[in-house]
Amino acid sequence: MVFEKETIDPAAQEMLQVAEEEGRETTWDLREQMEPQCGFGDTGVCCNICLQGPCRVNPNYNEKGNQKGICGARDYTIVARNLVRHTVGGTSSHSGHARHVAELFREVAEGHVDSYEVKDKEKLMKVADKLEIETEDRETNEIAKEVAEEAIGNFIGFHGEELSWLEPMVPESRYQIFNECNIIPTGINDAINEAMHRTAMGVDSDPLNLIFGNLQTALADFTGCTIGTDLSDIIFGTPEVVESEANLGVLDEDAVNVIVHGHEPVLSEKVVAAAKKLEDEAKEAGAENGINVAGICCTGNELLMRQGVPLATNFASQELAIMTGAVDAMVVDIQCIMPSIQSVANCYHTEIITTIPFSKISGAKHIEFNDSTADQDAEEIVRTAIEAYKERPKEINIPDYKSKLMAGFSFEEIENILSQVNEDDPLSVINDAIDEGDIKGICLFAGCNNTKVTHDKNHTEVAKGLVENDVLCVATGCVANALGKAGFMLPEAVEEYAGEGLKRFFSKLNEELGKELPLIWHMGSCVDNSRLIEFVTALANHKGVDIGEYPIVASAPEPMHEKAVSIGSWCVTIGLTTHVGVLPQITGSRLVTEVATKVAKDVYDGYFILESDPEAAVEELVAELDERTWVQDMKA
Ligand code: MSK
Repeated sequence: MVFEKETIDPAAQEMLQVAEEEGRETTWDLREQMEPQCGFGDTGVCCNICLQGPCRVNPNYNEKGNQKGICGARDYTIVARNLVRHTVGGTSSHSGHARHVAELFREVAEGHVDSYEVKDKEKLMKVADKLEIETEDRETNEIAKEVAEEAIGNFIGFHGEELSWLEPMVPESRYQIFNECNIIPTGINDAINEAMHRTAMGVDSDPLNLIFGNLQTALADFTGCTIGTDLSDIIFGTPEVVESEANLGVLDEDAVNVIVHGHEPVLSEKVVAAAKKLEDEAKEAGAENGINVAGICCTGNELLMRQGVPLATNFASQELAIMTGAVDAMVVDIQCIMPSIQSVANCYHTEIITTIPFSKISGAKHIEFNDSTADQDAEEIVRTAIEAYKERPKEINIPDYKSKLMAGFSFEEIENILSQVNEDDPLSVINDAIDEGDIKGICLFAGCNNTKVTHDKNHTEVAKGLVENDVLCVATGCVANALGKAGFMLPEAVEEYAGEGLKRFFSKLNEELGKELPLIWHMGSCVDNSRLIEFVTALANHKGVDIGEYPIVASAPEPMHEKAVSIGSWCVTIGLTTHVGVLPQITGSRLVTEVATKVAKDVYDGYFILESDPEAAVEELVAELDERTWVQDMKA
C-alpha cells in the first residue's frame, strides 16, 4: 500500500497520493527534509538558555567531546532544565486555555455577558461541594461567583496557600505523598514563574531538585486541566453518550464545510450555534445541505463530546483536510495548529481564520473573537465560510472513509451508566470485574501524533494489544480521534478485538443496561485527562487503596506537544505508570532517564516506560497491571 510508512489511515493515504499528484508539500515532506535531526537536541543535551550558547555536551564520558557547557553545566543539569521548560510550555498552554474559561465563567456569574450561561447547575453544585463552598439556601449566581473567584485564585495564588482545586482530586494518601515531597504548588502562575526562574542561567543546577520542580509544575498543569474541564462542563454541559462519525469522509460535498481546530470550546460552541442559525444563507449560496461543522484536534473532541459534532481528523493530517478542496473555512484558536495550513490553503479557496490576538498565522484572515460579542463574531466567521464556498472549485477529493463512533464518557456519565447496573454501589461494577479477573485494569490513552512514527499506527497497535489482554481503555485527545477513526469506539469492536475477560465484562454490562457500549470510551480533550483522574480516584477510594496501588496505567503512543510532557509528568506523580512511544528528549542524561524510568517508582509508584515498539510496550503495561493486582492479592 502506498504511503504506509507515513500513515495507516486510509483517508490520509489517499490524500497523500493527491498531494503527490498535485505537487503539494506536507508535514511528512518537511520531516524528510529535516533528517537527520540533531543528535544533541534529540537527546536533550543542547543548552540554549543563555546567550553564550548553544552548548552541546557529549554525555558519554568515555568519548571525546565537551562534557560541560561553558558555565560548567553537566548533561544532567542541561537535560533536567530542558525537561522543566517543556513542562512549563505544557502548563502554560493548558492553564491559558483554562484561565480563559475561568474568566468567562466569572463574567457569566457576575452577569456581564449574555451569550453564555450556567448550563449545568448540578455540576456547579458538585464543584462547589468539592471546594467546600456553601451551597444551601444560596442563589446559583452567588455560588457561581464564589466558584469563579476560587478558580481565578488558583491561577494567581493564595499568598502561599496550597491550590484548593488539587487536594479534592486525588486520594488523601496521594496528597500526603505530594506534601512529603514538597511539590504542592501555591498557584498555577506561581509554579510557571518559579519553574522559569529556577531554570534560568545560574539558578538550579541540581538535577534531582530540578526534577521535583518539574513535578510541582506538572501538578499545576493538572490543576489547570481540572479547572478547564469543570468550568467548561458548567458552562456548556457535562458530556453524555453521543453517536457520531470520524475521518475525512465526514466532509460534505453539498454543504459549506467549516472546520474548527484548536482547543477551546468557548469559540467553537458559538460557531456550531451560528452554523445552525445561518443554514438558510448557506442554502441560498447553493449549498444544498446547509452548513457542516467538523472538528480537528481537541476542539473537535470538545464538540464531539457535548454536541456529537463529527471529527474530521487528528493532528498530523490537518493539512490533508484542506487538500480535499472541500473545506471552506478552517477556524482556529490555540495550540496544535500547524503554521503550514496557510501555505496549503493558498492553493485552494479555503479561508484560514485565526481568532485569538496572540495566536495569528501570517497570511490568514483574523476575526477577533470576544466573549462579549461571541454570537456576532461567530456569525461573521460562518458568513466568511459561506462567501468562500461560493469560490469553491468544482473538483474536490473527499476520501470515502469514515467510521461511526460513540463518545461522551465523562466521569459523571460513567457513574450514571454504572448506577443503572448497581444503584447503591456503582463503582463496584468496575472493581468487582477487576477482582473477578474479567478486567486486568484500566489504561488511559492520551496524546498526539508525531511524524517520527507512522501516523496512528502506535495508537492502534498498543490499543489492540491492551484490549486483547482484557484492559479497559479510555482515551482523550488525538489518540481518541485515531481510535475513533479505526472503529474501536463502537460496540462491534468488543467482539472483534477484546480478550475473553473483557468480552465477559461488556456482555454482563450490556445485558443489565439493555444497550451496547463501545469497546474504548472517549473521555474528551487534552484537559479532560483530568476526568480519568477523578474516575480512578473514586475507584481507588472505593477499594480503599492509593492510586499507586490501583491497576491503572497510561499510554501516550505518539506524543508530540509540550503538553504531553506535562501530562506524562503528572500522571507519574499521581501514581500511573506511563508509557511513552516516542523517546522524550531526556536520554542524553543517564541520571534523568534512570529517575524517570526507575527511581520514580520508589517515590510515586508510577514511572515512565520509554518504548517505541508497540508490542513490547503492551507487554510492559500488562506486566505492570499484573504486578499491582498481585501486590494487592498478597496484602489481602
Ligand atoms: S490536540 S496536544 S496534538 S493530543 Fe489536544 Fe492532539 Fe496532542 Fe494537540
